[in-house]
Amino acid sequence: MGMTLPSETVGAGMGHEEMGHGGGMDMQMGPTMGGPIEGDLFKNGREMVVDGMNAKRPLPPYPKLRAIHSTAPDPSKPVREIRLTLDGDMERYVWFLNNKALHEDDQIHIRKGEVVRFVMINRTMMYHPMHLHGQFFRVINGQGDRSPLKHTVTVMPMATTVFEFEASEVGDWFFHCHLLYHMHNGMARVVEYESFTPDPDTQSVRHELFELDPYVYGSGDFLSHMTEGYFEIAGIRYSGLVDWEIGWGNVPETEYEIDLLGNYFHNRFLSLFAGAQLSNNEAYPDGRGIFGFRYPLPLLIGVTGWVDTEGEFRFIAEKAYPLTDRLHLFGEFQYDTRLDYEWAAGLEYVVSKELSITGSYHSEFGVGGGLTVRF
Ligand SMILES: [Cu+2]
Repeated sequence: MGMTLPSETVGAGMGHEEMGHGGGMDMQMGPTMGGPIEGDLFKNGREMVVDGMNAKRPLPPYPKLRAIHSTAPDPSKPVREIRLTLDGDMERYVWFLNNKALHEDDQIHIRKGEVVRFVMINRTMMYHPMHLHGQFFRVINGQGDRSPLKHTVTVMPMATTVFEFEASEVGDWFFHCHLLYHMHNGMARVVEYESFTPDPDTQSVRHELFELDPYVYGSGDFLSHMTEGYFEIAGIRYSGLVDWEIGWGNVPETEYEIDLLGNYFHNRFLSLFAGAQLSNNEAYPDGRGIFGFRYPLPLLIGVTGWVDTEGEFRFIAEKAYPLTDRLHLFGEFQYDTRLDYEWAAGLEYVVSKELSITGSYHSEFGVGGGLTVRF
């Protein structure tokens, strides 16, 4: 059976004697459970160890928990299965269920009298303690009829956890990651019984769930031979960005490129952008409109590609590699159909959250050093 269970996940860290049945919830879930979950990145507990994901942090003892009485739901009740992927973007600090933040999609509808089953697929490297208000659920942990009742269950990195409950508590109930930073930035929903109408006071503040302040951030290198950086104002799906590269080392006249871009974040990996590039480069004397994408390759190699209004294109690959906690090596390679190749590499020593000392070599502007400022 392709379904991954909490018992398998935890079993990987605890030895086989703790794992219970290899197939997990074989006798519990009945025919409605279906086949493997599409897109589940986590196949079995063993892989988590192989991938170095078996964190030293102790895992919760879920397989050992056993209810005193049977918690099995009435088998005659209809089952509603709700599949939720848990995702996030650490850079912009937005957290998703099914690739949407609370502010984009706030409701999960259920009906009184059915068995509601949540299948939570964690695609992040983080632990998400998912908490449901209003009712206890039973965590499917390999204990069969004695699956334990809880109101919060931690979904481990790259693992899938299933819980279910008989829907009996009519109301609007908040369901959220209990890491409150994740909750506040999108990893939450309102579980809403279809027959329930909130009172007017609740209705009147309900829209506030949809608000999330834009996030402003940026970074700039101010070096003896050049400066480059960006400034960005980002919401959940869109951002506005200004970035620059201005160099004066090794060139007769200061050269600049300034991009004004609007970004659309499709998911945590892919973003698309459109905007304009202003420069005093003789290859593009009038500037150009640009349309492109960003996507990280494995090993966190950041790739940017664009086409412009002149029919030319540019490709950029960049990578930062931490040699120690504070000393980072970085490199960038760029190919532009009119400007040809350009590359840069350097070292950055992180002094504080906001400040680094940076030295770099740039193929146009030569060698220099200075400060990197972040906010
Ligand atoms: Cu979380």
